[in-house]
Amino acid sequence: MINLKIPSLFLTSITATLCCLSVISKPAEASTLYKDWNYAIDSFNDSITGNNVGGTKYEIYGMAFKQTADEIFVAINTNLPLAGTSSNYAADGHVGLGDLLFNFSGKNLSTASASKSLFGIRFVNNNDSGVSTTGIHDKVTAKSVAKDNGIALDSLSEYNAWVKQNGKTPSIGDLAANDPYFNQAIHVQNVIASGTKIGDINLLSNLSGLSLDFGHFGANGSHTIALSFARSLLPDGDFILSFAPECDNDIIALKGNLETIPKPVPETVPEPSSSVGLLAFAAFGGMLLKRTRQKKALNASII
Ligand SMILES: [Ca+2]
Ligand SMILES: [Ca+2]
Ligand SMILES: [Ca+2]
Repeated sequence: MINLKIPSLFLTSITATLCCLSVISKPAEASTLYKDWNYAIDSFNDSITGNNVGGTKYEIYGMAFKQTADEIFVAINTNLPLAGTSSNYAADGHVGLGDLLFNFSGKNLSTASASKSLFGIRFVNNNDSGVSTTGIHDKVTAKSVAKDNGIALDSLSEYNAWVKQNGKTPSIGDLAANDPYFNQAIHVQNVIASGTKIGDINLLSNLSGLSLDFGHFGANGSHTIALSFARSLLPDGDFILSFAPECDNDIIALKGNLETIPKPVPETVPEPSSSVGLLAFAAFGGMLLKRTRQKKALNASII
């Protein structure tokens, strides 16, 4: 009996050690912070076109998010340019970039869409978005335009299976390919269906000075698209941001958080009016002192 207990204690100790090691080495589930940007890195080989899987013109490598006291920045690293691409599979001969969909509701995408709880950003004017102009929109419902833009498969689960069948690894950025955030039985909603515009966005042509570095994660898609908008247009809280081209031939999502960052308080300096007053007072004091001395000198000379 005693001989049996010792190995059992020994095993318990080893198991505990292994558990601790596995906790320590477990990769972070949320996004990765690097130089003030929150990065979601996607599989580099889960885009599809025709019979090709991985590294295609639709490949998305990563998405990044940053906030300051006044602004929000979003960037996407992908092989697809801002203008989109021509495609014989698309009904209109063109596959554009989808819209950005922000979900602060804590519900899955379909539920949040049904209750008009999404925020959406249309940032290109040549896609099949349901809103007429670019900008950020509130009370958004979302829809998928994947079928019209040429995807031959019938659902997200079929897309995931096709990528795996070709020996590649599907993922949705910070989420697993089969995460219940997206309904696996349909194509991912990738554009705004309806919404109310609440503000404009700026497409950024000069990315230097943003400290944006997708290359740090080996994300080297041929295009980095970045935009900014006013911080005040989105609420505080945890959110999921999702994006895909019109054809849903690759999908990415980023888990993030927004909080109110206090604006820097300027250093207190004396008001100009009080500075002038002090100077005038000092000058007046000086004159009085001078006159008193002159008067004393005069009195002395009379005496
Ligand atoms: Ca990808
Ligand atoms: Ca199209
Ligand atoms: Ca993906």
